[in-house]
Amino acid sequence: MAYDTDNIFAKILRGEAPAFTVYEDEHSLAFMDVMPQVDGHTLVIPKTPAENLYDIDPQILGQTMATVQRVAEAVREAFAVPGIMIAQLNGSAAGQSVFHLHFHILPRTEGINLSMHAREMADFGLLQEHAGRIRSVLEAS
Ligand code: DGP
Repeated sequence: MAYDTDNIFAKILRGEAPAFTVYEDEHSLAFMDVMPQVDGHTLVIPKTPAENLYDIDPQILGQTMATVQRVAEAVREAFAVPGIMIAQLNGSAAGQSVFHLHFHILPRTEGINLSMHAREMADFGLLQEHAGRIRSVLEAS
């Protein structure tokens, strides 16, 4: 399938749709998932148009993973959680719903289950507060 330039993450990258951004560099962008499965659920995307894991240049993938590592550490600290889960879905059969490659950063704590995937929109004030918490950790590092 050809990359759809009208997917929501492409629009966020072009500044045509809003996002609660926590980190940005030349190659990647990190922002809050608007339908979080847990508090602190953050997404990291490459700036390069790529639908999934198979489509991306390995070097750009490496740069994206460096951002995943950096932001995951900040999320861990910002939410004071013992565990972080990284998820990445390829194809609708795997549950992918936005067709621009992305990595989910999910804070995990024993006894706290994840909410359903991509189901319920979060309160924007809360997302803004969560994004600020993560940004503060990144700015201090
Ligand atoms: P996936 O199913 O792996 O393709 O995950 C897509 C995620 O993107 C899902 O957790 C919900 C989230 N999402 C959908 N639309 C938007 C949006 O407009 N903004 C943000 N920040 N996240 C979105």
